[in-house]
Amino acid sequence: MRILALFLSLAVSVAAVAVPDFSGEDGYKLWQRYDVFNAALPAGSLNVVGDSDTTHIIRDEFRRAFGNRVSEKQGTLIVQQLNNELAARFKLGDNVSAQLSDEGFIIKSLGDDMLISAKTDIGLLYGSYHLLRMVFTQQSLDTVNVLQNPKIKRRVLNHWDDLDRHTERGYAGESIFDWHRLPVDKDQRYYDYARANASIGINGMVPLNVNANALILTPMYLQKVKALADIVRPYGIKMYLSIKFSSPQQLDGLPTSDPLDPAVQQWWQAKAAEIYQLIPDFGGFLVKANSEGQPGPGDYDRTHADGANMLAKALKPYKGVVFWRAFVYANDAEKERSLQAFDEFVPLDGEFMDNVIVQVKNGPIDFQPREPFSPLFGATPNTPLAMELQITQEYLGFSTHLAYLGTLFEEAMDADTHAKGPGSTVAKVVDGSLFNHQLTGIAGVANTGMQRNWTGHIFAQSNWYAFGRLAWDHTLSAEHIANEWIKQTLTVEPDAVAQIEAMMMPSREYIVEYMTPLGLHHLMDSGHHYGPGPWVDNLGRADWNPVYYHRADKQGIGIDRTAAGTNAVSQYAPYWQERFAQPQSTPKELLLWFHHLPWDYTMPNGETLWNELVRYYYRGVEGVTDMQSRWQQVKPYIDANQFRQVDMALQIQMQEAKWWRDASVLYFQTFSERPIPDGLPKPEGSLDYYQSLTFPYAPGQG
Ligand code: GCV
Repeated sequence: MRILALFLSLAVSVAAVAVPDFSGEDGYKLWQRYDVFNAALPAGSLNVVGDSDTTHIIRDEFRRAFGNRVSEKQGTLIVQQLNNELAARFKLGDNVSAQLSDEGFIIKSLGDDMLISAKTDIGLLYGSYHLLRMVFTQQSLDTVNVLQNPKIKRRVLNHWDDLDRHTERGYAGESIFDWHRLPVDKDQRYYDYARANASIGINGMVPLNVNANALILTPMYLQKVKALADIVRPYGIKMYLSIKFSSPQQLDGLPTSDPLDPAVQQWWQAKAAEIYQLIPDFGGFLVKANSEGQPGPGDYDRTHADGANMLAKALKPYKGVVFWRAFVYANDAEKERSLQAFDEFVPLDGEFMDNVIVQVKNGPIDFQPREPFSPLFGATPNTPLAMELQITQEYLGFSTHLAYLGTLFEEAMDADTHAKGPGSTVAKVVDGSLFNHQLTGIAGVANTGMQRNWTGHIFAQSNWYAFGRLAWDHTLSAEHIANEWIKQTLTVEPDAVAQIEAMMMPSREYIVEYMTPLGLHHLMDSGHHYGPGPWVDNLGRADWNPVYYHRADKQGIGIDRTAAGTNAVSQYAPYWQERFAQPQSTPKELLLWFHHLPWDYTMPNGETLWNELVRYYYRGVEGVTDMQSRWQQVKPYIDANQFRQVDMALQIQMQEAKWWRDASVLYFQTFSERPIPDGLPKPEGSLDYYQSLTFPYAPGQG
């Protein structure tokens, strides 16, 4: 008996120390696994016509997806550029060509045959990826008749990666761009990166941080950029570069970088010629100027238009464009920060050359968990605006918090500016339809890094995916996109898909609730933005301090942006001015963005503001509990490796959500002097403890 007992106890302890299960997908293949289930080519054979690099990529992608598996149908899947014979045979109509842009495609079935056609090979590639998506999200292929063009023309990933591979606001390891080993070492990651982007329609990349390094324009680095551009070109991706406005001085010792100086203009023209010699389809420049210490035309008393136009002129002969960022707030420290971009750019409306597009962050401050739309959208009818979204989670818990941002992106796109009456959405500003602009663009700040799963959290992949899908078609719903991503990445088991969707859809709102409910914003700790720091009040500029944004005092909380306060409401169309002027007509989720309200202010549900605020903090944490329990339920349907990664991240998220809640509630309680409402557990630590925490090595610092 004793021997049996010993054996059993050994067995138990062996089980307890068993090696964790790392089997199955580790996340490297993103949404291009093709093995969530085994699908067959939806035809008896494949005929990809053409001999370009892109048509070879198409063949390779079908081979990856289906191996030798074909359907029982006899027909052929033809992938071929449009011609009259195909149009007649597949009954595509006389004007099909006129309906397609250079990137558009059609997919049409006829009997057992199916056609993917387009005007260009890149269109064929997009059509092929679309068909693959239909197969792997299990859509019916009985009668297929699809015609699609992208709604926004330039769909660009902005990497905030430095030449030394540090990634500003990056939480997934080192930069994927190994500048030291380029141009010779063409790592597999570059190809897989290009495939992933092409599969969701991203057609531009900026590999270098907007806090730019002039060295990128030296001949040595341009060779490296060329190597990357050559890799991504057959995938339909154009190379753009962030540039340092002071490059003429830094690289060639010019006495000035004044945009009106002829020698400076000539320098940029020669540099453009040098770049296009190497990269004939180079997309253009991305510029952060006179913002957070970056040089710019303002250094010479010139305007943003002077600076942008000088560069635009240099790029114009080659059809290049300038993305000029509107993220500026440093020039007038007296003016409330949210006002500054509008005040600097609206007076310049109409002064930019026609190959300049002004790139505006979705909100007026800086990628907060929730912001109203930037009032610049709709306010510059004569200037095309690109929207900049942040895919990396600088202010949303880094890569350990599960935050599906499809809902945030959708909210940003669907916001109605009322600039030309109801229906003047931000999406229509960005796609050019509201003010009839042909130059259209959208940028996403990338969340990629060298971690095996690319983004540090399996679910953060869905944000890269959602950015691409919405950039292609902003009418897609966040829910639809989540569903697509789950089926291609995790599982097609219907109950599990539903559970995971129920985790993703409210996940961003949970973060708003446990970090910055009711319109609060910018309460993250200094510099690294990791964890709560609502008490921070000692930074160099007033508008870097969280206290600047919440303005809590014994009377109440929130920043007054009405006419009685900073008057930021005046920058919006009259429709919104009226609504934002009064707390009663301000959407609840933006209440404290626009108003400073007493702690006992009565909320629509009859609760006091204090009680409601605290309840939100607690609700956010309950949301994480809900996600944890749903994730346990789907375990049988998820690869062990993916399951484990998300399970551990959710544990971290739970600790940090409680930390956010407890630190924030305890801090605001020092002003409100009111109790935590009945029935809610007391905070776990003390305010002193939370205030004593420091994180000198938090990742991704600027
Ligand atoms: C690249 C915020 C971020 C910075 C970033 C800046 C920008 O301030 O914290 O890291 O710099 O935005 O968008 O330029």
